[in-house]
Amino acid sequence: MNKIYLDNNATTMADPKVRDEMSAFVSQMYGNPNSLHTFGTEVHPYMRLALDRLYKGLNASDEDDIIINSCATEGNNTVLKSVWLNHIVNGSKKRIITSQIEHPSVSETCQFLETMGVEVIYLPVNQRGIVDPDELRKVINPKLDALVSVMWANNETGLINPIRELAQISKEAGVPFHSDAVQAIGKIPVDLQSVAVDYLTFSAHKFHGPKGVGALYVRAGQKITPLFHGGEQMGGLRSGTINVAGLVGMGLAMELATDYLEYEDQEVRRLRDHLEDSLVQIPGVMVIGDRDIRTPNTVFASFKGVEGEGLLWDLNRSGIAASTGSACASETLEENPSFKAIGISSDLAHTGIRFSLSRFTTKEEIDRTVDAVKKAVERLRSISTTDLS
Ligand code: C6P
Repeated sequence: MNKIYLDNNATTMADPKVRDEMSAFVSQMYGNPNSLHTFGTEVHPYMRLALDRLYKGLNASDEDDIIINSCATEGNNTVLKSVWLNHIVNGSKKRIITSQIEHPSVSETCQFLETMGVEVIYLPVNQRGIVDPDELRKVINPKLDALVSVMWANNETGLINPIRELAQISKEAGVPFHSDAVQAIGKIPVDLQSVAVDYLTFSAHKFHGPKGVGALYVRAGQKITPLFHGGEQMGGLRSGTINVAGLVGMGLAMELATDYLEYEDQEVRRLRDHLEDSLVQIPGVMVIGDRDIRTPNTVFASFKGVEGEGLLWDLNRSGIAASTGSACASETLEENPSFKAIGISSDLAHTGIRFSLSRFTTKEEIDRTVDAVKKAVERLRSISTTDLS
């Protein structure tokens, strides 16, 4: 039985072309790019090509910086802690504005900064589950605010925030704007010439690149203080030997992700809608968030009277991988803060499954998944006492 992978918001399979492109940098061209001999210098053109592909994929200006790092968690920590050091510890600002639905790499960093005396404002979401620009307008204050940080798209629901508008409000107020774009890149267009984002963070493994490499985009004129010191790599902004194979892989993955955006918007969306339409035929099934404001690959469905985890294990036995939410919170029993913000009760959240597709997902896989879900739900309901009426 072929396994079916529908957990692409947790991580993706590296595209075989990416894997092939990387292999030479693991076994033949393995020099340290900072070395002066040929082993070191021969990798420079490939690193340049990879960086060019990142700039092109994001439509970033040559004046801007793209700092290669290990992942989005590192990037998010770097932005928040750097802004704190520059504008709060060594400046006159006092607050950071974020939202109630951020990934823990932002929300837990904000909680840490609160313990250091920073005031953090957590913007609520509206009835559609996204941040309402009016909520930002109401609170933003250039005298107090060091940063606004709002994720581009949510990892659990796929809901897309109005980033263009939020960034514009911040720009007009003179407050730097950061967006965690982990779940946006490769799914929807991310164009940094048309959206006034100052800092952008992402991980290659979410768009069919390798794990262990990511990047932090910094718009020209914005400052960054490094988290890591100890070397001249990345202009001293991120010390540590550069993951050359990872960078080369991320560059190609970005190029492919951009090339496939239309496919994602049409074909992946078509399969996701087919899955969703089939799931809602099952009595007691509800989908979180309107389709038109969700990433085309994601559906979070709740199954009344069924424990999400039970369903997950039944599906796993059928060779199907999905998730109950964010992979990094899969072991916590605490109430999910983003679901709470959207107004999803813990009962509903505990009966939910996130299915996240990719450009490698096929119609046959979706049909098999629908059959397996129907069987599993029937089985789990037959052993539960919940009234479905
Ligand atoms: N979300 C999920 O199952 P790293 O682990 O650093 O590559 O990415 C962290 C991260 C940051 N922001 C967002 C919006 C994310 O979705 C993630 C990773 C995975 O939803 C694993 S927790």
